[in-house]
Amino acid sequence: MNFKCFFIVSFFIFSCKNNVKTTKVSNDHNCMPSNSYNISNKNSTRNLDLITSSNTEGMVFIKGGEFFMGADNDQAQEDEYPKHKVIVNSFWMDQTEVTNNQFKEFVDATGYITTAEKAIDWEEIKKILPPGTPKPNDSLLAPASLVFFECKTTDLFDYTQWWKLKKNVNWKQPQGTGSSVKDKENHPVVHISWDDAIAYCKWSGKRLPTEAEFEYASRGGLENNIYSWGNEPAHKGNPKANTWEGKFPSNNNLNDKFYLTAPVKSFVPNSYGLYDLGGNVWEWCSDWYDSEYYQTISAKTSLNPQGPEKSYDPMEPYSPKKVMRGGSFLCNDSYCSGYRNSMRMKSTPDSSSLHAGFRTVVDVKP
Ligand SMILES: [Ca+2]
Ligand SMILES: [Ca+2]
Repeated sequence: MNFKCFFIVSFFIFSCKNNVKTTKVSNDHNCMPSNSYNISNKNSTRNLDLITSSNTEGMVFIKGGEFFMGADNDQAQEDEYPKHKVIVNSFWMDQTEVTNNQFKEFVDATGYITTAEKAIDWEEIKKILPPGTPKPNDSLLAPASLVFFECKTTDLFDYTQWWKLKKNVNWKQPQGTGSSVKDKENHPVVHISWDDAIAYCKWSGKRLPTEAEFEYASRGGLENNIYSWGNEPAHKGNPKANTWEGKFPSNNNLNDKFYLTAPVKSFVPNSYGLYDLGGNVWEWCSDWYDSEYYQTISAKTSLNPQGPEKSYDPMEPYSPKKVMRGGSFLCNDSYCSGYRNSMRMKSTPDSSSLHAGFRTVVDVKP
């Protein structure tokens, strides 16, 4: 394990082992490791004010309606059950993931510095460590983000084999020093934390989709289908999305032509005209993640669900997480099939990685 990850995880376990909720771990999927120290819900108050930007260029109008949210097939994880009835209002959604070009506009206009570009604040993390813990070497607190490294392994439970925290990795240099986004202006921006996505939303006058809005949009009006394109398996027929083809985490046969991110709009959109909802990069949603949330709202039809008040992930109960949706270029049926309509992923709001991005939505003016 990368030493910095080991450092972080070790201290988390040490500081939290006496406080862990003892619920059975029923939700054993996690291809989105967290590279954060977050232990408290820093913003559990939801802002339900309408976001009605007049700038809907590059967005698609999604007419609201009723749908069944949750598990479609036997690949579904426990947190996708029970399937339940949801109504969402109409909204506008970006046709594509936010691109490097779009994110650069925001950074140029505001001078915003992303989470991955900032050193870890020792004064903050020491609050969650045992009293007297010595300050580690500054090199362990340096700016960094999670990068994927292909490896041959049969142990798919230990993601530290293919995820490494690497210094000087951020949206401008996704693979670290010497890399850049030159000629990738139209690729989705990556190494974006939820906090970064929220900052972009505030600047653009838009917001992140709720988890329900994302799934409703992904289904594109098809009832109980597995994927945003229908029911044909991801790796049969023509490539339908940018995924990992072969046996993850090695031997990508590149049938879809892309090893990492693809330019947005490289694949056929779904029936709502939305691109890359399945695959390419995972996309942040506004909701906190709770593995048991669906159980709490399934008794009756849920109108515009905003997610739980608090996060709870039985895999890492000390670590509040936000929902991510849609899967990435690393997803494969042999691992997490993240490109399924109902698949749920989660990570802490200050985590960033090579396959994490976002898209925005706005409400329809009343
Ligand atoms: Ca691919
Ligand atoms: Ca996507």
